[in-house]
Amino acid sequence: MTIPILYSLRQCPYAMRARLAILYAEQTVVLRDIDMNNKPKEMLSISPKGTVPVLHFEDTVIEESVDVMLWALTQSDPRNLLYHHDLLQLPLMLELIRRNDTEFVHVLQKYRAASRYHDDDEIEYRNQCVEWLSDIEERLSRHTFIMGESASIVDYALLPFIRQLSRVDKKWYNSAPLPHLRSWLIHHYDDPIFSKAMTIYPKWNGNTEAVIFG
Ligand SMILES: N[C@@H](CCC(=O)N[C@@H](CS)C(=O)NCC(=O)O)C(=O)O
Repeated sequence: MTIPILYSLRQCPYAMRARLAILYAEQTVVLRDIDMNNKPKEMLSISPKGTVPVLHFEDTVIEESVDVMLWALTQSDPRNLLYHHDLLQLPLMLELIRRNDTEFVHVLQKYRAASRYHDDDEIEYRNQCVEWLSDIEERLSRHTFIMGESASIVDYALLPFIRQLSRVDKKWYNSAPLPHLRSWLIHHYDDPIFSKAMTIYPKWNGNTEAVIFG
């Protein structure tokens, strides 16, 4: 079988969660880290919407990060990130990820933009981020990971966005009313898989040597 190709971008939170799931699922892909200002025609020809991640198989294309995660984890899930022991959890987990990708990402983007442009609304958007995260903070006060005592797909789907929040204003973040979230993030940073997901590769330009990732 030909190895699927993952079009990716190192700092993109959606691509990051896809890479994390691929690593936790012990899958192998050919990784193409792209230049967003010069998207490769090979990617646009199979996925005209032009977002990353895109996973390209011989006969199919996966264009949404959550679908890449689900593809990987349905191939193999040695850490039980889909909570196979409790099938009722999967719809709840996907709903939480959906809410993250709509509600939380929406306010996070506003907060990041307000901070970048020193907008007066910065604190208001930051407060909205904290408000949204209060449910996650409360969950993490009860157990080590977002869904329970073991990690799940939700932890890795949300992690790249929480990381973004933590980097907007590090001083504020370090004393924000989110102590359990902070410990959770540090715990993930300490995982060698996270460092592996963040490895820097040369940008793919059609001639670069294939990067086997996984
Ligand atoms: N819903 C998509 C969103 C992916 C997305 O928006 N990725 C950003 C990069 S972080 C992107 O490719 N944006 C297109 C662009 O910047 O031209 C997914 O979950 O995969």
